[in-house]
Amino acid sequence: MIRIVESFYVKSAVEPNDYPASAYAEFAFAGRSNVGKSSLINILTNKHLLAKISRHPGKTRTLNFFLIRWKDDEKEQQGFMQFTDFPGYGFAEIGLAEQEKWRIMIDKYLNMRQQLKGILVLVDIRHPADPKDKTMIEMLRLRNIEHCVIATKADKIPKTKVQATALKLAKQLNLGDKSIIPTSSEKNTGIDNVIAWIESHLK
Ligand SMILES: Nc1nc2c(ncn2[C@@H]2O[C@H](COP(=O)(O)OP(=O)(O)OP(=O)(O)O)[C@@H](O)[C@H]2O)c(=O)[nH]1
Ligand SMILES: [Mg+2]
Repeated sequence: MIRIVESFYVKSAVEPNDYPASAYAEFAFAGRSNVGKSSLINILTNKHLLAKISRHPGKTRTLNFFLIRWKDDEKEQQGFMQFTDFPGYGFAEIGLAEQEKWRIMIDKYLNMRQQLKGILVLVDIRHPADPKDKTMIEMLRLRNIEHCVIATKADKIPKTKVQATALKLAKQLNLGDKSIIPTSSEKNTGIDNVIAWIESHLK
């Protein structure tokens, strides 16, 4: 399996002209505001301040790009990839005009970003499937964009309920035979499964 050895914040951008020019395989993290996107990026990269964990949900309004160096010790391979942290959606205090800006920014990104290999859609394991998440996943399906769903904050429910809750969520989100990966950025669980999904979509 690959492991992440180094990571750097590259830049923030809204318009395609401002995206980093590099052509490395890219993965984006999407989900409602406060679901734990930045925390997951921090855990994946072992850098606790790489993607700032916001105390003010809904503050990030740009796409944030990170450069990641990975290594596969067994295969003696190494390379680069990029992560993109999307601004969260569904934050109650954002007005309609702001929501429309978000929609246009994401639409452009999905249309223009040629090296995009997949989207990781994060949902909170404590809540029933959210209409905004359903819309996001449906849109990715319609556009044939590879995606996986991650249920965050698994430490917030009893361990014995994690698998059943993930299954229930997968059903509510119409994921078919795809499964949800439960994670906890607090307890560092499920992270290897996320890396494995990324690795399987890297090429
Ligand atoms: N208990 C627990 N808390 C978590 C976990 N992941 C994130 N959090 C907390 O949830 C809050 C939001 O986390 P962020 O990573 O900033 O969420 P985000 O999705 O990046 O939010 P936006 O950038 O506003 O869209 C923070 O207080 C985190 O500490 C987790 O796995 N377990
Ligand atoms: Mg964030």
